[in-house]
Amino acid sequence: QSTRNQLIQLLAKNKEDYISGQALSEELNISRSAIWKHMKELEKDGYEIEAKSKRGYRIVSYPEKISENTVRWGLETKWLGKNVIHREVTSSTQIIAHNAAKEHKGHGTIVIADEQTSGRGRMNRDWHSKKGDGMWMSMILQPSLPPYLAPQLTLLTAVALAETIEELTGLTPSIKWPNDILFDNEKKCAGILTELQAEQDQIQYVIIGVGLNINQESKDWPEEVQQRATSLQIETGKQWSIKQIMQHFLKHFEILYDTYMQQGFLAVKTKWEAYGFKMGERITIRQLDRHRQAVFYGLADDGALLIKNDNGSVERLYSGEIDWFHKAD
Ligand code: BTX
Repeated sequence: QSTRNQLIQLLAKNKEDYISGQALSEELNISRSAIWKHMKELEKDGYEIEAKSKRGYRIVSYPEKISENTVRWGLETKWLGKNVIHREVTSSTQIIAHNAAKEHKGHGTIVIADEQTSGRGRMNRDWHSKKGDGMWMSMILQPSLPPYLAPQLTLLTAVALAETIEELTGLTPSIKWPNDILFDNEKKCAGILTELQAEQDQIQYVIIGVGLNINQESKDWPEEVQQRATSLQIETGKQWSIKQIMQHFLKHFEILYDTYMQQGFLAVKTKWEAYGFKMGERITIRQLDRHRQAVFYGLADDGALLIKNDNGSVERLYSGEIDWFHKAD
């Protein structure tokens, strides 16, 4: 770990209090003038540092910029995001997270990037993730669950995202089964990609990738994406702090995850249904190349899509998509 990081962590631990140049110099084993030079460098990076004679140094505020340290500062979680891997540019945070998990970087580690050059969606689709425009994050989790329950974690993640958006922006997001976050205009502002490493009856680790569009304008996307994508900036007319949204999301996720692990899926199901897109309405479902219509009842106890067919039969669906453009009559 660099001296610089250690210095930030010592200052962060002290938060409200000053820490003397002498104490820092002893702890880090460098001279007091070297400490002073580091402080000047931190200020250049946007840290606001207060130096008081006889008392020492204190960080007053962190830069808006995303980094391992700035994300951890002010993060109100117990275990999630305590270990942060940050890249300015990377192909996909999913790849970094898989490698980290294989190297036993454990439960709760998060990987974030300012920009992804080949961000991926489900089924090898692209996910546009330009620099500074959104939250591009992968979380490493090691739940002791059988693999068939992993889709419930995806539903849980969608709820945490919806709660975060609602809390911070006052917008009312919906969740389109299983996991797209969209608004009344049916445009999507977030996507979730869950990837699993499992043995027969036990998850080894799961990587949950979350992409949330924050500060994009419509023209930032190619045409085919423009038609179906939106961002918090487009919806609210203002720019948002990615760091703040990230921290709130991690908190919502952790609370929900802990509840789920203790109490099971029911708590998630109820919350998910409160955000459910077209709940109780007729929907068109696409399965491979087949379209069918039915009434969307809600979620089954295991997270499957519960529909009522025209002949009155109730059915659980585990795959398929609620169609976007073929609206129900
Ligand atoms: P998805 O397959 O549901 O959505 C992908 C589709 O959405 C694309 O085919 C395209 O039409 C559209 N699309 C592409 N980019 C965007 C965008 N920025 N906003 C809205 N629509 C878009 C959803 O897949 C899963 C996305 C997960 C992304 C995260 S980011 C962090 C992590 N790293 C990574 O590579 N993927 C995940």
